[in-house]
Amino acid sequence: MADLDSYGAKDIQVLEGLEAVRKRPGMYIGSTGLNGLHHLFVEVVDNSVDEAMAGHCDRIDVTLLADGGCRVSDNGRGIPVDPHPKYKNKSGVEVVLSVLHAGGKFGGSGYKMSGGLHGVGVSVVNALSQRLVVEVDRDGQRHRMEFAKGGRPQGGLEVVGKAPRGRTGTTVTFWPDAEVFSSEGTEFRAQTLLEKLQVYAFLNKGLEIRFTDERPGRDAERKVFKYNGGIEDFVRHLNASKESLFKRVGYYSAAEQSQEVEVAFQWNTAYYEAIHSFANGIATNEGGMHEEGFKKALTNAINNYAKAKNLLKEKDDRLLGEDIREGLTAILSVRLTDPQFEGQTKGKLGNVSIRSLMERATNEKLGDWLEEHPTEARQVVQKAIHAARARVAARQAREATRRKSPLEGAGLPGKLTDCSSRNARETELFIVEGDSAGGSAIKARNPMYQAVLPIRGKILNVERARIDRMLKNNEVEALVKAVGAGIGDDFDLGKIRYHKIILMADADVDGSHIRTLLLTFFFRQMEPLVEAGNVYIAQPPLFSVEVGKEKIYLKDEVARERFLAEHPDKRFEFGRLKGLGEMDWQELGETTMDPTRRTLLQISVEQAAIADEVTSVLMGNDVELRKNFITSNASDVRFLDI
Ligand code: 0RA
Repeated sequence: MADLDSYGAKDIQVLEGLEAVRKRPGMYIGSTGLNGLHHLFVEVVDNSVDEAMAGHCDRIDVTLLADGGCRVSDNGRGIPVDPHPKYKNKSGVEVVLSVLHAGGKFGGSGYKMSGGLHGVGVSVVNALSQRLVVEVDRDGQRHRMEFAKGGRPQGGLEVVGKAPRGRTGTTVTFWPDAEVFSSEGTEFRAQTLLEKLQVYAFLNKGLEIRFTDERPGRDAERKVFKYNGGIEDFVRHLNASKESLFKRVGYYSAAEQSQEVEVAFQWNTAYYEAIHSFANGIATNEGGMHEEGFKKALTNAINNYAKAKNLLKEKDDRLLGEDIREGLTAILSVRLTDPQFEGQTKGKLGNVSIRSLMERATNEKLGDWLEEHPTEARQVVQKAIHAARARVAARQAREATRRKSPLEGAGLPGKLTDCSSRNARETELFIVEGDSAGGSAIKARNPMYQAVLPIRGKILNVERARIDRMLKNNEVEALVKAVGAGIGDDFDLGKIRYHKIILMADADVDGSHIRTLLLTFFFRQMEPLVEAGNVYIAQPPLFSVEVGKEKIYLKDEVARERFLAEHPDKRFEFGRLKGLGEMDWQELGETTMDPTRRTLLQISVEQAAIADEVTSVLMGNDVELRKNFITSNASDVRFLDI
């Protein structure tokens, strides 16, 4: 502990620093909910990853301890243990752990973060922990220092033994403070941590990251991420669940002064682009200068190649960026000394200099790649030409639907049984699978404000289908007309004819399939509708049981358990309701449509979009995870075949 004589102004500043973090944690970690909690983890791992980036560390071990602690251990140089030049009575370890933003002040790693929530420093973690222990192996010795709640040092840095033969490295173990994270608790979500660790491993070629969950009742199996192919492996992983256009994954990199760019890419046969960009290992979800430079040069390089090889004639229009990027999976990873994170969520890279480097690198090196891989290059150009044709066809198809003006009711589909109210705020559209269930729904509805549209068969898989083909599909056409607000870029939320769009399908496999397809359709083609919370899933009951003369419906397993607790004798008398068709129309009305009795599940776009992104980024072809996602979000249908 600092003795009183040397206890001076600097120590007071240190205390005030950590105090400030505790007063306003949100300023430092964004929130005190689960995101903030996981930010603590990111902050600690970032320091170890920095050591790896600087070339001093090739292994990181993460352990969730049985008692709720989180341990991050690396084999880097170890935090300096000598007295710090500026805080003379404190060791480097103590300074790093208790002075805000002290991480890089030793002139260590050249890639220090700045701005936003990134790189606020491990001292913030200390301030928001109930307890923290740091151990440093350095100079042949093992050092240890402990902090109590809020980052208060418990004694100084002590030598506690020898470092295992020649080992260097840092281990930080922290126990998040339950008082700070009181709203959502201090329990880490293993899946969230694994996803982040996997991305770190992809972005740092050769770095081995291990994860063990020692908490009781969890999956104790150790997970190891290590990718010798770096971002090339990342692209392979993302495309693993898709059909790639060719086997090879392209790669190039370039560096100048204190910045470098790295790109891996491959096309698949699907229609969406998936460009994921990172700056200093941090996801830039809002894009920025690196993406701009890449896109511009990509469009340029492909057009030049296509013209030079006469794949595109002089008279032909240039291929647009969107045509070229259709089906493209790419990872852009850049490193620079002073990254500027801008935008709403600090997810946009603002450094102009990186745009120029990325643009030059892409023009030159992607150009070379195309020359060196003529077979692949030709496939890319052909795909882009197809996409361009489809784009023109889609525009014509959209214009055709617009001319028909579905607005006024004149263009309403024949299968729609509309309601009488014209006040969209109070009306509901039930989209019902199958004609027989449709018939029951029509009988059971309140004709004032409930409309019914039966949908037959399987609508097109919109992930694969193009908009022009999609609009020719009868079911899709009926759906678009009934909703009455257009589609794709032309969709106008202000024109919707019903404020609640309710999907009603069976609880079986086919029902779940059609629900998934419909949700994907809304998510891809009427996103504002989902965003505004206008899409719902009806929840027909899963079980029925007779008590005396009365039939009781139980909506799910929980309700059944609850019922059984009160009626243990009924254990073997349950009917499992498989189909909407198994209920007569009165039952359907009472259990599933009547607003005073039914349960609706509102679909949120956050959930769907984040999950969609996360799924495509991280899950690759992990079928189990994918299935879980489908059941919980139902907005990704890639594994379903039509
Ligand atoms: C400051 C300076 C040096 C390394 C570190 C900090 C460092 C911090 C952490 C946190 C977790 N693991 C870490 N590893 C290293 C450079 C030390 C030197 O120059 O020897």
